[in-house]
Amino acid sequence: MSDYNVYAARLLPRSEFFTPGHRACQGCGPAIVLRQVAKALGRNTIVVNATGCMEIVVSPFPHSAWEIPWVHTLFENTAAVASGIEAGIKVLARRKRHFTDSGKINIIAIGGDGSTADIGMGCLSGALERGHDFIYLCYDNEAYMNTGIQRSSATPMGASTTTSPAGKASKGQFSRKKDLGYIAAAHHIPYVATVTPAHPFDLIDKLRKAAAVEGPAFIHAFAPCPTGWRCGADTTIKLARMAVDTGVFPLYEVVDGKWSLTHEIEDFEPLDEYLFAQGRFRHLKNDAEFVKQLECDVHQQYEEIRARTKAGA
Ligand SMILES: Cc1ncc(C[n+]2csc(CCOP(=O)(O)OP(=O)(O)O)c2C)c(N)n1
Ligand code: SF4
Repeated sequence: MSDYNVYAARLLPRSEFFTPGHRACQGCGPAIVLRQVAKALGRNTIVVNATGCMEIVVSPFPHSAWEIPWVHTLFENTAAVASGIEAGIKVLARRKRHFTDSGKINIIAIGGDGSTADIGMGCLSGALERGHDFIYLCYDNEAYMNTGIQRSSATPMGASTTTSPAGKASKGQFSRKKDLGYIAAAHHIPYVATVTPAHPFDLIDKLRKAAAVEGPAFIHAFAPCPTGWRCGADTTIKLARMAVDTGVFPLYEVVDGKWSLTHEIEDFEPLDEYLFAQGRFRHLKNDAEFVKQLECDVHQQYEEIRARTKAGA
């Protein structure tokens, strides 16, 4: 973190637009992310929310935890709905109708990793390619949590889920985690960044930059899920911090194609401490060789990003 390494409550906006009383589990990482995102973006924001935990927990009719306009969408069309809202606002502004005095309206599309990396990917790619001025935020809890912890293409290798169960024949998830930041950056959009709820000032800083750019911005938010990760509700922030310090989830930014690490790691924390703080990896406790291989993969991925940063790519 470059500018926001001083933690002081008074630096945070006091207003809340994602309010208490929603039905997320205790310690829900995605809910903490959304609370911080709402603080960063403020009242002048329209939320477009795909199906998933964060849609379900806020929308038991007639209640909503959002204090700002909120639209529920399918997995498939979330980015398209956000694109349509952006286009509509442009037309109204051109005709000098509504909105014109309110300053910039932030449009944020929100989806889980299943929604983003799998089912909604085509639509997201189209919206990024067309250059709509909106933010897409993926809260990545590394599985389809809302329907019972099924693997997604963003589930990390070795994690046990209900559709990649660990057992005699399997070590859990068999493939490497799909790299959403790389995919978004490959669309040559103005802004891509990774965030976690354990780095709130970095998150707020990045969300504000994402809102300020003209054109699409993609934010990949790491979001521990105590229910699906089989960990304590009080470990969410600790795990998010460990994910960064082990190199599992590098914090970086890609501004107009230029990569930079926003929290550089010199000495990685050991991966096993991060893994074994979660029940979804407990079957790997007697498999030191596989854990070593996972750790090598994590470091290799980190060095790839460091190389891009140095090359000014
Ligand atoms: C096309 C489609 N397939 C399946 C479902 C059922 N469904 C509802 S929520 C959900 C899980 C969503 O997973 P993710 O996007 O990762 O969000 P999370 O539940 O983890 O918040 C699924 C599969 C659906 N609503 N639409
Ligand atoms: S299952 Fe996970 S993501 Fe869903 S509400 Fe509970 S803690 Fe949050």
